[in-house]
This record gives sequence, C-alpha cells and structure tokens, in this order.
Amino acid sequence: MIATAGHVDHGKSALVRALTGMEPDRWEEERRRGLTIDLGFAWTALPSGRRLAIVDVPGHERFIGNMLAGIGSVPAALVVVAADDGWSAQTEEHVAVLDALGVRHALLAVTKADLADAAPALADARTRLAKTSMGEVPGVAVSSLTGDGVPAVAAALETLLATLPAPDREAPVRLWIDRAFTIRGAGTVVTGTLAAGSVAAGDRLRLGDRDVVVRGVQSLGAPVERADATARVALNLRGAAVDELARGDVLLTPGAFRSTDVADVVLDAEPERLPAELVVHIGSAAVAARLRPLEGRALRLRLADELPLRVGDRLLLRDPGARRVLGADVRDVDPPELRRRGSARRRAAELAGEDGAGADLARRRVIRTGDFTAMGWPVPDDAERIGPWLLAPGLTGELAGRVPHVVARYRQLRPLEPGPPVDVVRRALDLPDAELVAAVVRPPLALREGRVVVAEADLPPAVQRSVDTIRVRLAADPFAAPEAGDLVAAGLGARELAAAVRSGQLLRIAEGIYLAPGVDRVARERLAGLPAPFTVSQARQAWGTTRRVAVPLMEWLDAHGITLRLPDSTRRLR
Ligand SMILES: Nc1nc2c(ncn2[C@@H]2O[C@H](COP(=O)(O)OP(=O)(O)OP(=O)(O)O)[C@@H](O)[C@H]2O)c(=O)[nH]1
Ligand SMILES: [Mg+2]
Repeated sequence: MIATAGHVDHGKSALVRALTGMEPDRWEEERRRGLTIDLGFAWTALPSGRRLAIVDVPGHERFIGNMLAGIGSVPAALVVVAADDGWSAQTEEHVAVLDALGVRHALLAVTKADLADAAPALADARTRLAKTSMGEVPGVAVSSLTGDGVPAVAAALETLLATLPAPDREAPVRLWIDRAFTIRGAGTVVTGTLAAGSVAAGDRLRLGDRDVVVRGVQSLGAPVERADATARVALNLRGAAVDELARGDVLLTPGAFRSTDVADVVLDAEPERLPAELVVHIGSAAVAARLRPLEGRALRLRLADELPLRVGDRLLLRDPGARRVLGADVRDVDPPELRRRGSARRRAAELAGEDGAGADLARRRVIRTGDFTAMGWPVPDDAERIGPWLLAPGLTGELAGRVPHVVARYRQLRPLEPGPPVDVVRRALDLPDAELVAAVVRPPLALREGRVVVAEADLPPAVQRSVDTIRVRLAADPFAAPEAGDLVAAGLGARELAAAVRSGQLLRIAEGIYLAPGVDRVARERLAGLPAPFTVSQARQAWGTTRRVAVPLMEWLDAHGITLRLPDSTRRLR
C-alpha cells in the first residue's frame, strides 16, 4: 500500500490513473472540477505480479483533513511534485505530515515532465526530503500525459515495496474506518486500510460499546476469505447501521485495546510554543485535545473523545490555526494523576526513560495481564503471574515480607482472634484481589478459615483429631471448657495444648481452661442481654456454664477490656 502526497494540481490523480487504469476521483464533482476532494482508491498488479493499492489524497489545503485520514495507516508515500511548478506550499505541508508520522519509505515522482525539465525539481525535492524521516528517496521523472516514465515509476514502486518491513499478521486488528456506505442486498459496508493483523468472514469485532460480525470481506474489489495486512479491505458488517458509522470510527479485536481520553506523549522535538488545544490524528480519526505540557518534550493530552490508543502509537498533533504539525509517541495510556508539586517534572523524566514495560509495570505494581497488554506493553520476562494478574518483578517477595507485620499488628489489636481475615491483609498490602494474598502468605503463616494465622505448629494428626473433637463440642456449647481429665484422656498435655493455641485453634483463658477463638464475641453478646451492672453469678447463668469456667473467663474479659470490674465486684460492658 502506498498513499500519494503533494500540492494541488501537481498530477497525483493523473499518475494514479496512468499506473492503475482506475479513476481515483470517485465523485462527479471531483471530475467536473478536476480536483480531488476526498480520498480515492485504486489498485493494480505490478509487472512482477505483486499487487499494489494506492490511496490518492487531495492536495488542496482545504481538504487536509481528508488527506490525513487517508495517510494515517499507510506505510509508504508517493510524493508528487510537478516539474513546471516545483516544491510548493502543500508539498511542504504534506511532507511535514509524513515526517511527523515518521513515514520512512517513499518514492518521489516529478510529473508533467513533458511540460518542463524535471531535473531541477527532482534535485530540489530530493534535497528537501533527505531532511525528513524518509531520508534519501529515489526519484523518477514521469509524464502521465505521454506515458513516458510510467513504467519506471512502476518499477521503482516494486523496489520500494520489497523494502517495506513485513506487517505483523498475528497482531490484533485496529481498523480505522475511512468510508461507510450501504450496498443493496448486502447492507452496511465499511472500508479501511488494515495495517496489522487479519480479518475473515465470521470474525467478531468491537465497535464502540457493541459487537459487530464480519459477514464478508473484499480486498481490491474482489471477495476474499481472509485479508491479511497490509491491505485495503471492505467489510460487510452485521450489527451496525450505516448512519451509526463515520470516518474515524474503529473496529477492534475484542479485548485487545482499551479506550482512553488521556495519554502521555513525547514530542520529537522540544516545541517552541504550544497552543492550549490541538487536533490529534491517528488512523482516520481526528479528535480535539487539550494540552498540558509536563516538561521538555513530554505532554499530557486530554482528548475530547476516547480513542483506542496503545503505547508506541504514533500521533500527529495538528495546530489548525498555525498550520503546523508535530509528531508524538504515545508513552502511557493510563497515566497517574499529577497532584503533588513537582509531579509533572517527575512524570516527564519517567516518560523520557527508555526501560518501557518493566518501568511501567513497576509503577503499577499489580495489573491484570490483559489490561497491561491492551495498553500496548509486552509482558516483561521477569514479571510474575498469579492467575489473571501480572506483578512487578520482586513484588511478591516484598509483600511476603510485609505480611508477618500485618498479622502481628492485627493480633496485638485483637488478641482474641487467630489472625486477620484475608481481606484485611489484602487492604493492608493494597492488593486488588484476595487471590493474591494467598500467593504472599508463607510459612510459618498459613491461610485457615479465611484468615491468615500463624501455623508454625501444624499439629500431629492424632493431636489435631483431639483438638477437632473439642472444637466441635465448643461450637455446640461455647462455654463448656473441657475438664482436666477429658484433656488428659484425649492425649492433650501442656505441650499439645500450647501448640493448639499457637496455631489459633484454641484460646487459653486460664490454667486448664481452653475455649474456642471467638468466644469473647459470644460472651459479650450474652452479657449485653443482662441488666448492668451484673454479678459473676448472673454472667455464669447467661453463659450456661460452671464457676470453674465463669470466674476465670470473667477476669479474662476484664483483662482484655471487654468488661469493667466495679468496686463491688459487679461488672458492666465497656
Ligand atoms: N501535461 C501534463 N499534464 C498533466 C500531467 N499530470 C497531470 N496533468 C494535468 O494536471 C491537472 C491536475 O492533475 P491531477 O492529477 O488532477 O492533479 P492532482 O495532484 O490529483 O490534484 P488534486 O487532487 O486536486 O490535489 C490535470 O488537468 C491533468 O490533466 C502530466 O504529466 N503532463
Ligand atoms: Mg487528485
């Protein structure tokens, strides 16, 4: 694929006609006025059999918007200069656009060689082009009127196409629509330049907030099963009416892109003076944006409409008033807010950094892998993956190191509980998903019954069985602490009981009195039903237990600040 560029009336359309035999000026008005207004599309087979599609753009300054929409996804340019007129205003403007877009492949055609000596225009244009992203560009003199030089242009195009980098056909599709129309019997059809990926009938694509289905694909005027980049494609769509579609809309591989209305970019060169607003061009889209200069070449763009931008995208920023264009690279499509003093400068320094995906992931700490790749980042080799999550390298180790402190602090504040609930730990570590907590809990900590507990003493099976039996009984009757004889009979000596307490399964109220963790809540609930103050005896009755348990439990509740002992030894809840 190639797109024309050049000043009005310099013979772009005539050359396209001479090369392809097709009429790029589709509109009656264009043909009547001899002026291209909108984009034209033509194609041909070159002598080698290789097929070439051409997007023909208008040269008139009034139609620069159409020119930008046509050039947006095309990797190479056919720069046209008329021998009798030479380098002109829109040659300059179009070449500035190509330069800002970073187009690296181009052919220069000096037309109307039948009217004037082409050599001076050729030499001058090549010198000027050499200073742009296109560098040393081959040049051919041609007359579309006589046909002289047309085969040389075709041969030069052949050579140029052979040097284009191979497009990534595995890439997700982002097809910028340049036309939408209906065909009787087929329905809605859109066209665009497929710069990467491939499209086939039956594909489901995303259009704004809905899905559409590709019913059929055409490329270069003929139906195809599948079109691979780079290609001109026409897609017959199900799920969208033509009046809901316009140039600048975009069809996307579902889930592969995220839309954003803010992006941090880096300009090619430090700008002298920037307007407060300009127009952002990408693909066939043009969206107004407000600028926030950060520092140096870094800017933040706030878009009037969302665009499915990716890191690494090339943007053309246009100041329509000054007829000036700037090229910019997208460096972040989900940038952090800049609230603190000096944060704009720090951000600019981050954006200038070259370490890309790794640095970005380090800043984000944790993100869904799909969201990270949808922003355009490759997954760094050393990133950690947990389920759908991507973690910055080394983060799990750092978090695992923090968990013991979180648990210790929680147990200090709530000594009656075996350990913090998982969600408490999740929040303390600022993680988005409880699943991630499990990955950073390391021995002697363990997850038990939705909490992070100290599991240093995983009990021997026989002891665990005895403890389980006691816990079952305590679940039925929370204040029925086992008798000393029962404990001995169950094989639970001082060592085993201490281990059960450490593992968070039993609570030691006093010498020989063991209850289940959480008993403090039940005890308090029952006491809340008593008129205050109450006696130990009333508490004992409320708990349905004996003095052997009630007296030490009452003191334990005093000691843990749940009850308050009054001078006459009655209590009330704190
Ligand atoms: N003598 C001569 N005339 C040419 C040649 N190429 C184009 N023309 C004439 O120049 C005029 C403009 O040609 P177009 O091909 O329409 O120019 P364009 O660059 O497409 O113009 P816009 O699309 O409006 O920017 C027409 O009248 C053509 O017939 C050529 O090689 N020799
Ligand atoms: Mg034209």
